[in-house]
Amino acid sequence: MSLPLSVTLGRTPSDLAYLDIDSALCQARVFLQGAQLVHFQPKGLKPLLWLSPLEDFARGRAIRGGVPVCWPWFGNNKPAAEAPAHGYARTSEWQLVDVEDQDGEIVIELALPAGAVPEAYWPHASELTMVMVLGKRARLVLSTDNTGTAPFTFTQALHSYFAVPDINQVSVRGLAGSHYLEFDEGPFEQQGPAVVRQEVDRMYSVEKPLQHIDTGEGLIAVAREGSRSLVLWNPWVEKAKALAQFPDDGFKTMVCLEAANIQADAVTLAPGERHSLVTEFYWASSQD
Ligand code: TA6
Repeated sequence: MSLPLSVTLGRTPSDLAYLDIDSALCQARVFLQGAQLVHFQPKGLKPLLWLSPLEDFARGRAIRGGVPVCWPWFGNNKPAAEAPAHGYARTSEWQLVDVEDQDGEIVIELALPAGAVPEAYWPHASELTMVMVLGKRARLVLSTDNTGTAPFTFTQALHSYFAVPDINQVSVRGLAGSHYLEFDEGPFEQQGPAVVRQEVDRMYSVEKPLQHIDTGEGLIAVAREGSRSLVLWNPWVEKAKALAQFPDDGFKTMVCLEAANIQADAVTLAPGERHSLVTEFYWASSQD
């Protein structure tokens, strides 16, 4: 496959392949494992995504940071105790289908190989593709196709880790009035902006398709399509110590805001149907 001039193929010492984008509009890095965007920096602006400094890119282990793909289930909403949290998409090697420069935006299409999820856990005929459009904004479109003859149900998330200078300065706008579940309790109503001053692991049911992370130094706009759930997560002190590839103080400089469909928002696809989950993020001006 020929690559646009602004795109190069690289490999880690652990032999994981990635695409590096250095265009007039942005710099970015996309791993074929997990179809995972791990770095995105619009030209002249700060990086938007957080990537663990402890990440050493072991094959078959989820990369800690960027935008992990959780599919065909989210968290521990899984078919068997021994099945991995967040499914198989983020630990599988995806096929690179196409890379194009479309008016300066780099468009990357990847596909999850058939059989990536063991049939015992996923006895369905399906296809999963990711299309990324990387320019001044990052737009990720995760599409599930039912290619079989029976309906199936799945949960999913684009588990975005955003970089912030200081979690104590962070607030998330656009959630006021929505309801959330947390630690199997609730629903609770969100009053005003959401802040993080302890471990937060909230599943919001929110129709509003645009939220803003006020980092204290800028506004990160996070837009969603095809998403009825939104997850806000920060492990805080104790859980940060227990997480793999996560520095003890990593909670201070990241926050996850995840376009999702989980729990009651699980998606059921009829034969021949397609569902797309979209997250789009960018540095917003205060007028946005
Ligand atoms: O999205 C929040 C969450 O489900 C948390 O409960 C925590 O488990 C986090 O995902 C990270 O999961 P991971 O398997 O990547 O360590």
